[in-house]
Amino acid sequence: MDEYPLSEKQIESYQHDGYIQLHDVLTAEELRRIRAAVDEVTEANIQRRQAEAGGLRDYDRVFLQMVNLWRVHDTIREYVFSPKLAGIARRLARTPRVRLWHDHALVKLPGDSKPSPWHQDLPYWPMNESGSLSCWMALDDVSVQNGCMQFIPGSHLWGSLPPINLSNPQDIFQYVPDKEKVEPKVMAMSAGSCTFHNGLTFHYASSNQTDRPRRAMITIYMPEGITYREQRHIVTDGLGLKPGELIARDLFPVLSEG
Ligand SMILES: O=C(O)CCC(=O)C(=O)O
Repeated sequence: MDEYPLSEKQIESYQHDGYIQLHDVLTAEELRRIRAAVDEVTEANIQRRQAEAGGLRDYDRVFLQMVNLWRVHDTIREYVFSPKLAGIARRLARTPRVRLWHDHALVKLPGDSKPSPWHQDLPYWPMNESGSLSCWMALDDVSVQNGCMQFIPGSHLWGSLPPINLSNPQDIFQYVPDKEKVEPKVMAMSAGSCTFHNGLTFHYASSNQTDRPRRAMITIYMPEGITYREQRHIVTDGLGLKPGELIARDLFPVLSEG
């Protein structure tokens, strides 16, 4: 299946709510391949952290984060360049072209697992414009027991708020005037299903209370016209981007055009 079917109603719902859940996006074979690749890099990462720092940091209890794996693993590169996923992002964002911002695997390890606190993504990203969106692919069946995502519908329309410290979080709802009315939507789903969310949408994931890792593979897409805002970020530090310059070099390839 090269083009995942997406109705105008679904696109409108994404635009209205700031997120969407899509079922059975990966085939069984695609899921098997990306799981094996993420397991491989996770194992190597844990070994490296043990050797370099003697164990995991507080942040790793929220999730073990491994960024831009497309540059180090062929199977992950194939996954990130998948026209099926990038085509969904392009149609949801109603943009002629999407580029890669970055990928990352987020693994919640079992034992002393912490929730991913309520936050928006855009405040961490060095971008002037909003509209970038993440595909959060479940590599395991996910529920509140092992850390599925939750979203606040419509929160992408509330502007960009100060970034939250993920390992020592502030309460993002302090910025929301009608916070009693806010109702999170819980995204339990089976492996191979995914959510897409706008970089401004409030989201959260519960801790992993099971005895197995919760594995997710995330690809972040930029719509046409995203420009650089000077701010430290692991992906852009040292690239010499000028404020206002389009984020459009080889590190940020076009993944879908139409
Ligand atoms: O997977 C998680 O625990 C959180 C994911 C997240 O914050 C994101 O994809 O932006």
